[in-house]
Amino acid sequence: MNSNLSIHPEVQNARVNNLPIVALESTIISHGMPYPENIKMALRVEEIIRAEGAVPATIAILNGQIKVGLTRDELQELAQSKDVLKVSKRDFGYVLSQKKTGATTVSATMLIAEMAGIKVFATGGIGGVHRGAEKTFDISRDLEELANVNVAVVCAGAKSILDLGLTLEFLETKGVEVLGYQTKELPAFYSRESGFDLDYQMDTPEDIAKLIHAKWSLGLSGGVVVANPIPKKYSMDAQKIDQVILEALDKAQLLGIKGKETTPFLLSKIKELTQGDSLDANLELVFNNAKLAAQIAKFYVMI
Ligand code: PSU
Ligand code: MN
Repeated sequence: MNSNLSIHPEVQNARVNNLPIVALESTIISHGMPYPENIKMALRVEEIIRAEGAVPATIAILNGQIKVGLTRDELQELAQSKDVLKVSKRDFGYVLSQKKTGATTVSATMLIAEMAGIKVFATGGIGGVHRGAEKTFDISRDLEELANVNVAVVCAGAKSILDLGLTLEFLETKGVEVLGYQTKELPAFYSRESGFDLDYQMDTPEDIAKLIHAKWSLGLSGGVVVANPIPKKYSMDAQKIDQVILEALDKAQLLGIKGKETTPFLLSKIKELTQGDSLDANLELVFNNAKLAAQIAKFYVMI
């Protein structure tokens, strides 16, 4: 195991005893949601995973130390602190050597999960190909890690702040399976519908565990996207949210928001424009993903 990792005793115990573990990212805490909703979300997600009989491992970098599993105090610090860096693959060298505190994106969390031998990861939404990427080249690093790293990522699809069609094309080129959980349509994060069909629908966590096992047993590397739609009762009206997203994108362009600021800016703008409704939806879909990820992890350790 990589000696740069500091593994929480509960996670270490699970690793040694082959118990199911679910990795969790931390950018969603520091950059994806405001305080105090973010800390409530982080604690609740861990509870949901434990209630399913798995062990949560929230991943972050604290003062240059990579943590796999955070204490309550560490979660609190991350949720409240103002100067947390957003860490994707390219940021590791700086954050570790300068002993900074960084929250890990899907990209960085997948890399650390793999170092720690954790196979299943729950988040809200993955990054993807941004609208206008043919000019800006803004394609999330998350997609490259999905292409290369053997971790299954449970998400509610991708937000339509992205170009969902291009994101699916990119994933296909990179050989990443995108499975719909009990759906044949790619969910669009805040809503269940995107208009994009998926190749495969899987109806049980057991089938998903078998699929990822089959892929990796063959020696094929790379992730799997498990697209789990937001529960019906929390799903937002697709047209309404698309309208809001367009407005947020306009605002971002007007203000010249670029690079790693783009996703956090859009999330907070969308929250403002929906008077908080988008945040409620965001919370519910994360809880839903945590539960499914724990169920997949439980079957995976039994194969
Ligand atoms: N989507 C969300 N909330 C988030 C993110 C995505 O609904 O907080 C975060 C994740 O950590 C994801 C990152 O990995 O944004 C992608 O950022 P970028 O688009 O800059 O690659
Ligand atoms: Mn980007």
